[in-house]
Amino acid sequence: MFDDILLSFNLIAQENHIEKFGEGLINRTWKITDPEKNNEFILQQINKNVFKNPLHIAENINKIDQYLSARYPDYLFVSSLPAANGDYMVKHTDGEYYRLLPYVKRSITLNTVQTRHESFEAARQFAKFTNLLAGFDVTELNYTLAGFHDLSARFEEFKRVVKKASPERLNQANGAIENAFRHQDIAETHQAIMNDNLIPLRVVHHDTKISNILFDENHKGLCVIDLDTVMPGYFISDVGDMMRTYLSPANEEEQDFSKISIREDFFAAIVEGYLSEMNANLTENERELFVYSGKLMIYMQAIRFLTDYLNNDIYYGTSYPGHNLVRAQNQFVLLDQYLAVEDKFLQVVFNAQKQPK
Ligand code: GN1
Ligand code: MG
Repeated sequence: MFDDILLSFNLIAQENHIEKFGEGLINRTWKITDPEKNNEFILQQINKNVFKNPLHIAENINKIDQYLSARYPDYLFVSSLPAANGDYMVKHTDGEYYRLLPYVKRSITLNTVQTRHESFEAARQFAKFTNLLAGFDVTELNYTLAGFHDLSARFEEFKRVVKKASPERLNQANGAIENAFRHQDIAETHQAIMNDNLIPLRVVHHDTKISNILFDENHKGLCVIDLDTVMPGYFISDVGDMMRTYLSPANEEEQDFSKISIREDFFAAIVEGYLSEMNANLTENERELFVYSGKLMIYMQAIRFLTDYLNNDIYYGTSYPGHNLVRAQNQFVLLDQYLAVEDKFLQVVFNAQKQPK
């Protein structure tokens, strides 16, 4: 299958080594290496069950690329390479969409956050991206996923799915469902923020897990990657997903929940890293939502995994029965631990604001 796909990007399959790459849950990714020419690329097949219009992704990335390269030529922005026909996203005869990206030499990705420094660096890169695009007209971007981080819509969907799920799954998920209702106030707060238009629409990444940053060998952040969900959104999505994925040494895949914990000093590193780029640009309301953002994203992810479990696992890839339920339970444990230190975190944000820039 690779012969034709690679050929559409002017690459000869026989001359390249092709290996599966990365741990994303949505798209399929391969690394393509030509040992003779010392060329390295990333090939991706877009999950079109998730992204109904893959061309919207390419349009967004191209617009942003043009904006950034005209103003910040030294900024590393990894955008797709044109195919032989000039397109940045190719529809193949198998009906699937593919794109080719340059592989950034000597870059590495991390699957877990081990140091404060890594948290700081990642937060800085995501903030830098949004900050450089502060003058870009966000309404020019497509919504590549409708309602992606709309917690109220996610909560409604969850309730709909509870009504039609199988008795077995409802029974298995009983405790998690109770947790989802117990923390319903998080969804209500989100709705209030949206109703009152409290925070500005920005260009936001929407998937700020650590594996979406390229680092150099010293774990200095190089750039953001995985740009499919770059679209109009809110600061709370990006900061919140960092809280969700950097604070605990064990990630959402961990089945031994005793390994989940909150590293309080990593919270400060995220705040400092983010403010190191976005301080001048953030509004007062946004600053006040730093701590809330973590609750929002942990809760939303718990509900998303739980909804998918009750829906018979149609969205996230799973590798064992009950995988999505375990992920949801994991996220509820994380949420409870986060809530337990909420007051301390409010103090951290308050102190960070007092520091001179
Ligand atoms: C998905 O593809 P990946 O693993 O980077 C998901 C994110 C979730 C994440 C949970 C388009 O991201 O929203 O937070 O899984 N992306 C989409 O691991 O749904
Ligand atoms: Mg990814």
